[in-house]
Amino acid sequence: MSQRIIFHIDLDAFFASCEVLKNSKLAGKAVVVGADPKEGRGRGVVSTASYEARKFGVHSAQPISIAWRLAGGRVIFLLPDFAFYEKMSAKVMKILQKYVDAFESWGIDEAYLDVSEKIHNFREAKEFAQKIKEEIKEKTKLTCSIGIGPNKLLAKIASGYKKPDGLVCILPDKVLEFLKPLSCRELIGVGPKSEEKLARLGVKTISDLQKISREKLVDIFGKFGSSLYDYSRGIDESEVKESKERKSISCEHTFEKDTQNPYLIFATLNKLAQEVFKLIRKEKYHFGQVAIKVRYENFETHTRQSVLSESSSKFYDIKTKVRELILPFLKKGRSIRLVGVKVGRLRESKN
Ligand code: TTP
Ligand code: MG
Repeated sequence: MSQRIIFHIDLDAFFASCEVLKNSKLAGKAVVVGADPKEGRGRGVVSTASYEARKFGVHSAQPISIAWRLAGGRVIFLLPDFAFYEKMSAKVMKILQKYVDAFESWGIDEAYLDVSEKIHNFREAKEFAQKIKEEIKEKTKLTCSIGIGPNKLLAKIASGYKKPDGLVCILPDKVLEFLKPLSCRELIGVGPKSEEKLARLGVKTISDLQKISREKLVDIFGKFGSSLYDYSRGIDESEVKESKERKSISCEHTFEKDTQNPYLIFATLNKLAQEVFKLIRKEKYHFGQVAIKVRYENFETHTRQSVLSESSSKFYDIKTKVRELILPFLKKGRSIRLVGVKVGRLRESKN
């Protein structure tokens, strides 16, 4: 196979940067987007923080109460405005799409591009990436970080290497050297649990991981172990898959107090269904799947989904499916901390 050139593009502090676009007075300020902190009593999480706010130790997925403790009074807390973020995401994706040999959007603020047909070497690739950054900046006023590498794994690592506003290229002959000092957490699929298992083997850096045999990794991680062995050497053959649309849209809500009250749970799910529906209608999507998420007070989390016999664009279908799906969870007499609604199998409607 000839040398591939892959880009990974990731917008910087995306939700927070969008808020700055809506209100220029926030530029350069410490901004946290997420649940209402309620002066430290809030129960949701941080969606993201501007780089100025990250200096206080605030980060994505952190309980908002902790963010308040770390930075209350010093940062501006804002509730998310998903419809606006979706709009900005679509603008960026449209810019990226026109450059494609293959384009794969990945979540709301990330995409992979395969530019191998168009670009012939890594020097040209860097110039091209710079051009893309400038066009995104000019058309949306957002900054992004771009990683360039011979595959998706390395492009993704490179885009995260010098955030924000970064542009990093990992050349094929520098791959092993580049990977060695990095934490295994940089590798796709390595979360806190895998990290812990690796730590038990005495493995922290990718250099440590390179010393473990494929057999041993398969023993511990199953099929993923074999991928890990390859990843530690910078090997990843996965293709950039064409995906012109978001695959799902979701919203969730953490209750102020854990609850068993079916009326409150239904009302909240209904509101979330309406929020999701607003986005669907705006983008003129049809959906083929409805799902819910339930988190109990002890953080045990379940998802349930239902595939529609025929794709739909009606609010009624989201609402009735959500009601059906939640019922078994209400019978258990356990308190619920969070609920979420997701619609998936999205496709654009023809008309
Ligand atoms: P990320 O790209 O992970 O984060 P980011 O764009 O805010 O910051 P970075 O500069 O490091 O890329 O996620 C994109 C958006 O997705 C983020 O702005 C908010 C949302 N998000 C959550 O709501 N919860 C999360 O736990 C994470 C990681 C992201
Ligand atoms: Mg981002």
